Amino acid sequence: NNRRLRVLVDMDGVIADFEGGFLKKFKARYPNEPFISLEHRRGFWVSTQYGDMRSDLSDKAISIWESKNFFMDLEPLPGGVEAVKEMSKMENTDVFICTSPIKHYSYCPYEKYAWIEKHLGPEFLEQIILTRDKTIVTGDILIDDKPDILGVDPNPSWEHVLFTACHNKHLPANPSQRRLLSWADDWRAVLASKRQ
Ligand code: DGP
Repeated sequence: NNRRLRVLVDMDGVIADFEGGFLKKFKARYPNEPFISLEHRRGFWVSTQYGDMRSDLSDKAISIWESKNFFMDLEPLPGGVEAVKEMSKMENTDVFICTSPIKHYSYCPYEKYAWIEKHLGPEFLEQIILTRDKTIVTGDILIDDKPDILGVDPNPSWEHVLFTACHNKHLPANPSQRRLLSWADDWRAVLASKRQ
């Protein structure tokens, strides 16, 4: 039924606080190492910015999100869980959580499922898309904090709405890319604009 609206919602940086969770655990595990406050984060890849500060800090950063319970322990971002639940109850609306697991697969995929069950409810286990390539997923909207979402399909079906995060808030205004500043922003209007 093509009259239904399909919304793809990213997980880390959109409904789960990856950046906050990372910084907290990095400081706890490496209390004597320098760190990058959220205010000073630039660029999507945390390990790149840490590696630019000092080359060995890239592997130390990676060790944090490769650890057991990193993804499970992420706090929900303000309003995200409520917004996803609300949009999933809207008429003619299908919501999927579309998230790229890290390649160190020991914990991340399992913990993403467990996080969604805990915070969104077991019914959302039907709505999970784990993929490293979001361009092959069809949808009307993809709400994601990564500025450049690339993959094998050069022309994805969705409109990417950039969700503001500490690492992307300083990027120059891009008139061809809509933004949601937070879940307090008017996401309902963004959805409404995609319905005919
Ligand atoms: P997504 O938000 O769905 O595009 O997933 C991206 C994942 O990558 C998410 O779990 C955050 C994580 N991530 C952030 N910075 C880095 C990094 O520097 N290296 C790796 N491998 N993953 C990172």
